[in-house]
Amino acid sequence: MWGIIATWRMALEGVTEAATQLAAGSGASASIVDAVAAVEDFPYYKSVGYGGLPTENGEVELDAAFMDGDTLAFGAVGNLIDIANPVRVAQALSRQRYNSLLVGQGAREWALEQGFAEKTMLTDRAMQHYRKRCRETLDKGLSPYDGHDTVGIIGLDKQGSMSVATSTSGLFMKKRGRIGDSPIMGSGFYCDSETGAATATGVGEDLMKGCTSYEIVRRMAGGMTPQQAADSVVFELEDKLMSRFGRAGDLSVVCMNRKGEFGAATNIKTFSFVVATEKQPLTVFRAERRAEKTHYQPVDDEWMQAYAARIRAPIEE
Ligand code: SD4
Repeated sequence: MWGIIATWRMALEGVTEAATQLAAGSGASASIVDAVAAVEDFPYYKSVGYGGLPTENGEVELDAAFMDGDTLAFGAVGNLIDIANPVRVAQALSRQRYNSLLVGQGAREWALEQGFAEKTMLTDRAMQHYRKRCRETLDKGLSPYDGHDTVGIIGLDKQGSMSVATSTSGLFMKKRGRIGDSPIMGSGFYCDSETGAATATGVGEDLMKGCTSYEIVRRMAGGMTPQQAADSVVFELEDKLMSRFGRAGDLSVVCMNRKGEFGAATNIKTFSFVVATEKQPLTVFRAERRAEKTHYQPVDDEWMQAYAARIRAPIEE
């Protein structure tokens, strides 16, 4: 059995390629890291990699992670500035015995030492978004924290190995130095080839309060299906946050177990994800919450066209 599942429609192109590789017998780690790197490289995805939205200071600080479910080795970077593919730096760190999580200047120096390419990650388009948001925030009192989307991809290969990787520019207009859940093991991602893997997207500050990805994997290990684990973790966390913290941000997850069965859960109106397994042809699903359950269905052509138009639409400044 092989399988791959990813957060958001933006992963489709990378997942398409990775699914072909996995079906042909490639290893999970290389396949998913390439898929995440494809999302990082695409300039129109404004929440990941090149073209990602900047901090409130106007700098692009990127977070990424990789975890190998066979060895539990992980690597992660936070607030990485102007290095082409943060996910590849994270994967390289996972091969080190120490220094698994590096941030800021230290992460950048290490990446450069290892020969990773420098690249100016701030694009004109991202700057246009930034200027527009600065103005809107002043004019209309909008929350600067709307707007995000992390790519998280889980892979299962024919040898039974699993891995997971994430990459994000984090929340738009975040403070310099802010790190969300995406590079934090157990919250933004977790993977154990003996059980399965999970990855999260949404408001990192809230996802971290539930150690969300680890908790999903733990529940799968306890016998839950991936869908039961995903729904129960997301909705219990939301209820807990509402009653104890007074509010709950966006929480969305995908997961897969070692048999290639998958699950997705969300507390928002539309959360898209992409999945392909030996049994499930490559599909983009649109998930929505109904009561304490997540329902999903394949998106239609109209949805795909609207998406394509939206991501390329001119930004009215
Ligand atoms: C963060 N979880 O930095 C990320 C942002 C995100 O969908 O996933 N947005 O908090």
